[in-house]
Amino acid sequence: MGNPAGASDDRQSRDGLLGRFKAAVSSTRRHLVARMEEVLQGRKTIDPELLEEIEEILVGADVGINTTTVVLDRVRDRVERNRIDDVGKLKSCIRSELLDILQAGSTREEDPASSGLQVLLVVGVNGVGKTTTAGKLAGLWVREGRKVLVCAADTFRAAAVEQLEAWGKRAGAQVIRQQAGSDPAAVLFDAIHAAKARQADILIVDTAGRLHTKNNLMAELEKMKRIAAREVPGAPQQILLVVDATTGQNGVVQAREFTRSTGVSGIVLTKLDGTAKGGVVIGIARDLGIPIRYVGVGERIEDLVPFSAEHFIASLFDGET
Ligand SMILES: Nc1nc2c(ncn2[C@@H]2O[C@H](COP(=O)(O)OP(=O)(O)OP(=O)(O)O)[C@@H](O)[C@H]2O)c(=O)[nH]1
Ligand SMILES: [Mg+2]
Repeated sequence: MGNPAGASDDRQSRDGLLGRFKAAVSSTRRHLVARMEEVLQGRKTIDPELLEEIEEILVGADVGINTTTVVLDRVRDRVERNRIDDVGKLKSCIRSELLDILQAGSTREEDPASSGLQVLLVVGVNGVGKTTTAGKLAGLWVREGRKVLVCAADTFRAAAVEQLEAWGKRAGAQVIRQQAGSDPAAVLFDAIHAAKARQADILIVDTAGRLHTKNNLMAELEKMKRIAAREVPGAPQQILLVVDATTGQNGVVQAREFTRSTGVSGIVLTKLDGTAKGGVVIGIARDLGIPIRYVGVGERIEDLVPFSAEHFIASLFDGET
């Protein structure tokens, strides 16, 4: 955005993103598409048994039972309506239904606008990758030329602040902190004032891990939201829920509960690399109707990529196994 990229740079970065998606979903691809190809191979007719086998494969790759049922219903319908009897066409039919579902459930919103202070809360249960994501996001936006501040609102876990400070250094963004045990809302208040004084564009707020069932922790989150709204009209403009892809369907359940108890504007799905449960992306998009904004594809600062339904499906279906 801040980078005046020419057409070839654009192409390069697109190829780069697609390549990184492909690498990240290679395990899921083996588990899902490669198995589907195995089942399709040597079959001459599309019969109910074949469709059942496909159904099992989708469920096995954590697409989720509800979403799989919808996909298969639509595929059956299309097979009947268009009198598809060529097994080869079945794969592209499944591919396009998966893409449809993903696009319908996960339309991309704009990134934070560049005028006025944007406050972004990073929330989720313990250990899903919130701090890492906060650091990666800071790196991403600093690279785009934005002025980014990071707020250490996880005052609960020992060493959380130091971990975030290490990320701040890597990203080139200052971290606003107080001592351990401080009220997270007070740290946020300070950070907002620092961000205003320094005319920052974005304030990324790393929060402590919490379960939606812990009322006191959810109340703490509400307090942070109130403070943000009082200090900056319209803030927090974004609440990103971080979900760990390796937890598969449990992650979907968690995300559903979390979105019920607090407003969530977008999902970051982490640890997509090295999990065969990447089908969870499709289930989340359909189940929650909240856009997947980014996916984590590794532990390095640059291992966060903007989510694209087309890239995801192309990586699954076109990548090498
Ligand atoms: N492979 C991989 N590892 C990741 C990714 N994102 C985070 N991690 C790792 O997940 C672990 C937990 O990450 P944190 O960022 O500390 O998670 P957190 O949600 O802040 O944890 P708490 O603050 O304790 O709730 C770390 O070892 C990270 O390196 C990712 O996209 N891919
Ligand atoms: Mg953390």
